[in-house]
Amino acid sequence: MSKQPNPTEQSQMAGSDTLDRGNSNAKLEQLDQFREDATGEALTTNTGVRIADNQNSLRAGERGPTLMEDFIMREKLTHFDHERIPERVVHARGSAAHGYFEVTDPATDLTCANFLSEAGKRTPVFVRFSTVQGPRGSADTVRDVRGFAVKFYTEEGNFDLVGNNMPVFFIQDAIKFPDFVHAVKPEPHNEIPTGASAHDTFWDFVSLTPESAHMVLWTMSDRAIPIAYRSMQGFGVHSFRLINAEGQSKLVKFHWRPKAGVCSLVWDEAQKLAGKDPDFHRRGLWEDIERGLYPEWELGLQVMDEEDAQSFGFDLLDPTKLVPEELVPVRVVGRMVLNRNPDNFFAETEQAAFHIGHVVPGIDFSNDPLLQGRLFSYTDTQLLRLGGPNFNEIPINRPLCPFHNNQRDAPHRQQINRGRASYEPNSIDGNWPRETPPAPSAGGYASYPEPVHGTKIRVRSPSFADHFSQATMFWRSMSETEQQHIVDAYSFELSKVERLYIRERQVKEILAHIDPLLALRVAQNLGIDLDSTETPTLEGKAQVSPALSQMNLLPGDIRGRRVAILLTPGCKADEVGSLKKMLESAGAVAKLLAPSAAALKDSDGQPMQPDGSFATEPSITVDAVFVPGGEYVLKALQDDGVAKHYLLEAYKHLKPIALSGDATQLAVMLGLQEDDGMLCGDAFDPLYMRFETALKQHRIWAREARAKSIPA
Ligand code: HDE
Repeated sequence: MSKQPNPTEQSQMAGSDTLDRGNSNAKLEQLDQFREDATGEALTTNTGVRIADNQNSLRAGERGPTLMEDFIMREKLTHFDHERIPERVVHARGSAAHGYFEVTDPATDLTCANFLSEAGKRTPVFVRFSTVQGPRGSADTVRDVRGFAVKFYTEEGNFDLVGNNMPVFFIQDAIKFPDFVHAVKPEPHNEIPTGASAHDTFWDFVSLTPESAHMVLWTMSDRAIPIAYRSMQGFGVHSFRLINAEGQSKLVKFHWRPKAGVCSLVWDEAQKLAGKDPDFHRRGLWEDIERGLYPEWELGLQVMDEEDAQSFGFDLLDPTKLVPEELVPVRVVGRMVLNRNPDNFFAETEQAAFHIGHVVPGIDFSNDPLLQGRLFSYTDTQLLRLGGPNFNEIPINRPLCPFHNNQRDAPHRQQINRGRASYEPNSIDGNWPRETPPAPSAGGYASYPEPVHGTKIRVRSPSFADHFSQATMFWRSMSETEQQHIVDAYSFELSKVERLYIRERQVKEILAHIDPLLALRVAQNLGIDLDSTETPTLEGKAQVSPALSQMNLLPGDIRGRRVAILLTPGCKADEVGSLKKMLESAGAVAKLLAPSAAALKDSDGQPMQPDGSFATEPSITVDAVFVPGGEYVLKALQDDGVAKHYLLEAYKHLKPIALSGDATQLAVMLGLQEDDGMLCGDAFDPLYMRFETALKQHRIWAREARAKSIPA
């Protein structure tokens, strides 16, 4: 029998696993008072009565019926029956972490928001990443937009920046959101497909809704299959408003720029991961934080004058448009580091209530009609999900600063409000709590006094009418490789659409207006006849924004990259040791993998314990593969189908592969042609240098055409 940990060991394990995560901050300290640790404690009911028997219900005789009187069982089952709350109607699948935001360049010229006021000032944050379409238990790696929601616990109240990993959106007006979501969600008759947009109702809606063209193009790009949360950009999408101490206002777009660069999966990998590791992104975030490889982003601002709202050739209030960085550069004001995992998924991640209307003095809204609608929807959804208006009292949602008002009662009220007057004005309690004069003088929230007048109408502004120019710009800003992936994605998705007229409409009515060549390439894959006279020409639409291509957004280092080291009996101990050391000193993760989970003997005859096996950590979960030399490496791998598939698949997915010493013979055996990332060598040091260079590029795109013939 295996050895069970004794109570002291157990308590130490519990301590290291759940309690002492380090990296505390003011929010985490506030949460401490709600944390519960049962190690060493008696089992009790919810009213604190110690339980003597948790194995048997109370019954009348050994074989008799259970008694109603069994309050212990009744309480336990009742609580269990009520464990679930409604999942988020969109963005149900997600994962979150704690961390901090630190100002690097104070933005006092732009805003009186206190958390942006001083270099070095830190504000605790809680950040939740999500997919949009799938339910809570769906796979992480599906083709979808990713949510990027940040809650700043500032000294002036919570500020939630509820954004996505793409800078634009599908629709221009909030009234269309339920239509869009109904179209993309699994179809109502059979609830298929889960976590995918490759079905009739989605393409029906978007092919009839030209304003979606730009965003759909983003979702057909590699941005929709990120390799990790740490490798995603984030965007506030809408134009917001910043107000400074003088009361001056500017329009602003928020940007998160990942330190890890922007990298994606390849489509085949994304699909396979959905089965082999549906928690791939969640696991990556968790493990990186546990390892101390803290994900980090810069916060940037694009600042625009209100008078320029329409001078860029599009309307800054239109959420289907982005502001090219070449036109308005991004000013970096701070950085965000995620350095601590939650203790309890439900209490923290699931109960986190983000709301675009949670703003602080110095930050205000624009008239973007999508943003305006969101201001309603987020409170409404929390009322249902979290069961009433006291959701701000749930520990994860509580502000760090005190809050007082005359709102009272409702389900699950935590605060015990003292005093007799819960109205204002009052003379009984000295009229407390009182108003604060507006910011900047004293810190009360003041909306920007924008003059507003108009006729009550339901119309779309003509300045929102151009749906294609920016889609064209995005398409033309892509590298050839990225364009090919976009063509492949449209072809894949539309091939799954049953109704041929919907496929045709998307190609002829939408793609042809983005770029005739894009339409033609997709049309060819679908067997659609595209008469070149039908396709519009795109005079004057040649604008390009290099900042949009993720090929230009690589990090230049290998921090956080995962490298599989394939061990075989007799593998060179010194090589494995140096490799592990060099990778780890560069911030990469070295994973020792063996044919099985059992330890094997290295070249020194010493046991080497693997971190996993080829089967438990398949090639799709790593960024690169290294096979160290060793006397028996060929013998061990040549008859091992799993190992051979490992290398073939890594090669197909354009990953750097290094074969050292005797392992080099595997290249010929498997038909892996040498290139910038398919590396063979006898001397370890130069081989490692070339491997690291290849790893910085992440994928060997030049191999893509050749890799198509690999049967993996
Ligand atoms: Fe959301 N959105 N949304 N959304 N959204 C929700 O709120 C909604 C939009 C975004 O991790 C819901 O608490 C409407 C744009 C994120 O908890 C709901 C409209 C952007 C998250 C809701 C939009 C987003 C949500 C569902 C159109 C990017 C997850 C659960 C007017 C800028 C936050 C919830 C988290 C969640 C409504 C459009 C981002 C129903 C009505 C545009 C990241 O309130």
